Amino acid sequence: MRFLFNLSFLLLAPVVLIEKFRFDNYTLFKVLPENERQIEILQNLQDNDLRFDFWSSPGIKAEFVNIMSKPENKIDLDNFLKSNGINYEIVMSNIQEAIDKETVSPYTRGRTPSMQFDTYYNLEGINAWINDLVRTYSEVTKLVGGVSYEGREIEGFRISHGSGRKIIFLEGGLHAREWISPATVCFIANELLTSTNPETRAAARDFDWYIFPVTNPDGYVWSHTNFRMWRKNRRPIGNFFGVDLNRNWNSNWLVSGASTNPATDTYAGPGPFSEPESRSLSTYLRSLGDRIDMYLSFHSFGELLLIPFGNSTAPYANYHDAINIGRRAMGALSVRFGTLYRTGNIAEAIYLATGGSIDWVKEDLNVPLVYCYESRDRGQYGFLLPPEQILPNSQETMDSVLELIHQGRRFGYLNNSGRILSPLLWVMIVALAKLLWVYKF
Ligand code: 0X9
Ligand code: ZN
Repeated sequence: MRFLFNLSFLLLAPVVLIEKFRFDNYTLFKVLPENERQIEILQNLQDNDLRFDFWSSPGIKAEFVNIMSKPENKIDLDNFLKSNGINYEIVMSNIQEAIDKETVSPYTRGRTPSMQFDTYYNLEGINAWINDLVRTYSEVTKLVGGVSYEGREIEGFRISHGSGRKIIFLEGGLHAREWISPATVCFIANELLTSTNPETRAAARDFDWYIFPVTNPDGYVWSHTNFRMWRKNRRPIGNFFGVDLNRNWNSNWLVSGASTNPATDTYAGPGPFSEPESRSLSTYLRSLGDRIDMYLSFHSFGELLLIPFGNSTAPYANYHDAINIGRRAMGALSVRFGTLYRTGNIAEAIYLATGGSIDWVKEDLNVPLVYCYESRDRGQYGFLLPPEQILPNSQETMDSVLELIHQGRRFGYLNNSGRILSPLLWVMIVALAKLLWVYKF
């Protein structure tokens, strides 16, 4: 009998485990610190009171900080902010409502890829779409960029119109809850494959595009099935779960803006590259050698374009070029809907944060142009960007990616894609033709 009871518990357990966490009456605060003292107070709160989920960190340059509170702690946060004279707005009083408004569509497999770009998809949907792309377009090849703790492949694909081209690498979904990131990356890929705009066609033809919409697959799945606000990967660490995959790369690991406490969202892991996702993806990136000309990492939110490094505001080798190219691209981004991104080095634009992917890509692989997008919005919905903003966000981002290429070329980057081999090839063909003519074969 006792045995049977234990067995029935086991049968019920999976049902209990996959029950989705609800955020009924959770509140989102948008806090507007006015001076360094207030920022310090908020930093202390973030470090010492784990009751609150900071959706963004109070950095020296942060214009606002979003904090999510459980219903039972709302009064405490209200009082804390008021007593410290810190201004804030309540932007959502029932976070579950915003979650319910996010549409997650089932993906319908078929002879032609059928992803819609005004809705979100889960990992299964995105990977099914990738398979449809591979079957439909001869220029698309499936790629595996690494593996996750739970044994999933980091699936991606290459769009290539010939050999010898330089690479533009798109990294999406390193942070699980930032759903707009995979959605935007998929949109960009779709444009490269289907658009008739000559500039887009040229961009698609001139580069090898390596595209990975979801680089943290376990976390992404968890954010869909169990806990919408999940950020890290899903490796168990003692009594806790997950390492922040944007603090785990071997570049100034644990130097700033990262935590040694596995209970926190910025836990950097027990060591640099301790996580299968960051370790395998970095090995994969290294295997591409010096072919990567531009690396774009997609996060949300805040409407920022960030460049390395996260520990220092000191300008590195091509810092000024990177900023200039970035600013112009953000000009192009603003044209369609008036969305104004700020461009800056991570440390100067937001907060100190080391161990991130773009710092490693810049420092270790020496990739000339490296950017991190922090997509829409500015803390109204944060990670819960409503479906009606998915397409506009993706379109304006695509506008800016084309401008990054255009301006990058004007500044002397991204110029030899697919063009190193062709002149050489022509010289060889002409030489061969002459030989054939001389010897009258
Ligand atoms: O803190 C982060 O990892 C990023 N912001 S987010 O809100 N999406 O979590 C900023 C990343 C900046 N890049 C690096 N630190 N390399
Ligand atoms: Zn992020």
